[in-house]
Amino acid sequence: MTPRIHAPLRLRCVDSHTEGEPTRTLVDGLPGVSGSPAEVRALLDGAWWPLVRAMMLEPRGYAWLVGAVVLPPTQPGASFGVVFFNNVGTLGMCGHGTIGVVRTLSALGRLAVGEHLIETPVGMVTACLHDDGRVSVRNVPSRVARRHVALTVPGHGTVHGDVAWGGNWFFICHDHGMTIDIGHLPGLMALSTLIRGAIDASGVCGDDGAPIDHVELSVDAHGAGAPAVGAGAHSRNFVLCPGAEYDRSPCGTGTSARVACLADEGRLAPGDRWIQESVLGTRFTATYELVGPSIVPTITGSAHVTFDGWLVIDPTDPLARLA
Ligand code: PYC
Repeated sequence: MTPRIHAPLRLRCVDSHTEGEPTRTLVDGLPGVSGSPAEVRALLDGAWWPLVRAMMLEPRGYAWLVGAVVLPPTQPGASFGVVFFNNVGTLGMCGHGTIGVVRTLSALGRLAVGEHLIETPVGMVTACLHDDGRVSVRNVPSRVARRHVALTVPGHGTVHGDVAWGGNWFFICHDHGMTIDIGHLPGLMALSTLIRGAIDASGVCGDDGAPIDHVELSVDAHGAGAPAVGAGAHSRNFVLCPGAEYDRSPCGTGTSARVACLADEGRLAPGDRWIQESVLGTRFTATYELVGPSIVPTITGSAHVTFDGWLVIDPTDPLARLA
């Protein structure tokens, strides 16, 4: 059942953007919500979802906003825990969001320059806040589950994609035939949405039947459509997130999934840099290390605070839709 709120709820929140993609951070958590990130994730997808929706969607937010709730640590050595969510539910991990949360906590004087261990629902990540404000996120181990999966997309034809994990599941497609540029947004949205539907209809999934909730259209420098990739970058992507919104950043978990594919293909060596552009032309720099057989990507990018204040959720507001 949705927790009962009898008086206006005031929630301290700081908004930021990471390479163009917004993050709304609830810096003091949610009253009455505690536990490990996996436990809190289940609460937010369950009884607390109406409240999360009220924080994130109109009239207090907008559909492409990603939220983060900061939690006290539950593991030795961790600085804090975090759960991310968007307009339709929680996320396993979020690369741009982690960069946004770290930059936010540093702007509030709550996090020092250096390394911090962070708990997420899908495992521990490490964030390094650099002197110049950039943040490097050493993500969860990333992997390729299936290669070159053929998908019949109604009205378009057959495309192929790699199914890979980078903290969320991705279908990474190269033979989409699109120019990846913000000027082609309607076409990118339309095709990625059709691919998303075809994934669901075909039953293609991640490991253990996990749903693939992100579609990544990718073009590499020197590949077909290469003029869309900016000088010095290796690749440009367009990422459709669950909830039918696209990522304005190059997508940290999507870049991690791509790095796992590149490592698997022998195209990127441990420690080599991969510069990933978003559909806006903003960039993350990625590298990876091998820990035993595991590919562990690190994504570096920048975030900036855009708002600092209090969200108010009045239980008598019919548009809060808490009931
Ligand atoms: O940066 O990992 C990411 C991400 C996932 C969804 C939106 N951004």
